[in-house]
Amino acid sequence: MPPSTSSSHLKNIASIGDQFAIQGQCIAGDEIESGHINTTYLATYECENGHQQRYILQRVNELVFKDPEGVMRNVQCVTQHINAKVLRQKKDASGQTLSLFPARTGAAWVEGKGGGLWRCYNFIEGCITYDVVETTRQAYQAAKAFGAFQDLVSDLSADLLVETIPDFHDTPVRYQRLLEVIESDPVGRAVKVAKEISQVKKAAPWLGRLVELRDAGELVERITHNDTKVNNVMIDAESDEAVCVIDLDTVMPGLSLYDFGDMVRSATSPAAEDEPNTELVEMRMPIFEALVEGYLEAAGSFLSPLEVELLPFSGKLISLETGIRFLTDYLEGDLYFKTSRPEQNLDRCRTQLKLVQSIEAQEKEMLAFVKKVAR
Ligand code: ADP
Ligand code: GN1
Ligand code: MG
Repeated sequence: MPPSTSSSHLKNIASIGDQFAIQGQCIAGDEIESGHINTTYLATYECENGHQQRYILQRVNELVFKDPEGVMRNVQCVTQHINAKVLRQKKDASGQTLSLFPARTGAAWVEGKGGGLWRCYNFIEGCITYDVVETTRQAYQAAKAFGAFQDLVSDLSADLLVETIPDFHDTPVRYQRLLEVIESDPVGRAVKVAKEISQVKKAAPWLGRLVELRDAGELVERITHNDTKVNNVMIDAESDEAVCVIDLDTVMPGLSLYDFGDMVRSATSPAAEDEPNTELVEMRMPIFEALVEGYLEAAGSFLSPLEVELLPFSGKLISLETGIRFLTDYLEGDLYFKTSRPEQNLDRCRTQLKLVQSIEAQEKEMLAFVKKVAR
């Protein structure tokens, strides 16, 4: 039976949704499966006059976010900042932006019956999120939207935001954690991944490059999104135009290059992130070029020459880092990323490592393209 027709399921969704300051009666609730972290429902409410309105109800993952209230305060701060700016710039707020609906108590979130912290967002209508990018236009639009997002939050004071996950994009810290887990091997899986471990170890000489440049003061930290996976931007289903950046839980100080790198990681491969056949994974040059053009269009004015030069490298680095994270989670027994089948985290790790190889093989051409357009 589809979830929206089961009455006990609907009651559970309504028991959360009804605590928010929204009107009508909950008539449908379906889980959205695409994110790896939070629990997300699309809830439909109907008013007495028959008008239907859709909302996102989302439970913040407390295993991942140790300070969920801090996450909520960040999200409140970022959405308010963006909405106020969009309103000022456009004079009206007719475009869709992400907003939190307050609870009936006035708080920004509610607590679930069995614990857990839930929030309610407006549902961004008429849009699709792509797990795999199909066209250069989608890539261009997504990159432009993430660049514009960085611009929008560039004047937000870092003091207002908590670091929701410490060392989130500190690749050497991620690598150390992997080495520890290989050593302790809590669920006995290390023996199966000797090849993957050896590929990661070969990257040791360069995996600290961005944090070293940051520590040397050569790369500045800004407020960044930090989770610029392509399915975190809502794209208009008809025009393929990017409408709104979502998933704001990791907005905090970071390097612009983490954001661009994650776009390359998540958008350039034609294969699913968990594709078991790594032969299908490759870095598609036309998609990379569209990402560069879209990102530079929105962010080119504030990027330094060094940041621009490191755009291709950032794709390789974040692909490696994400491979390390999937491998660590696999070795820990799949505790962090949501999985729907055994070995999924291992398959995810393998696609990332294949992407690293594909980027490495094309890095020179990627850099030549960046230099050509950034001139
Ligand atoms: P996670 O942290 O688990 O990735 P997200 O906030 O990215 O959670 O939400 C998961 C998915 O739910 C998104 O990829 C998107 O498809 C959908 N989604 C989230 N928020 C909205 C929204 N406001 N409007 C429409 N769809 C949304
Ligand atoms: C997670 O939440 P989601 O699915 O958009 C993860 C990202 C990873 C990504 C890999 C908070 O993103 O860092 O790059 O999975 N988010 C968090 O697909 O860890
Ligand atoms: Mg997401």
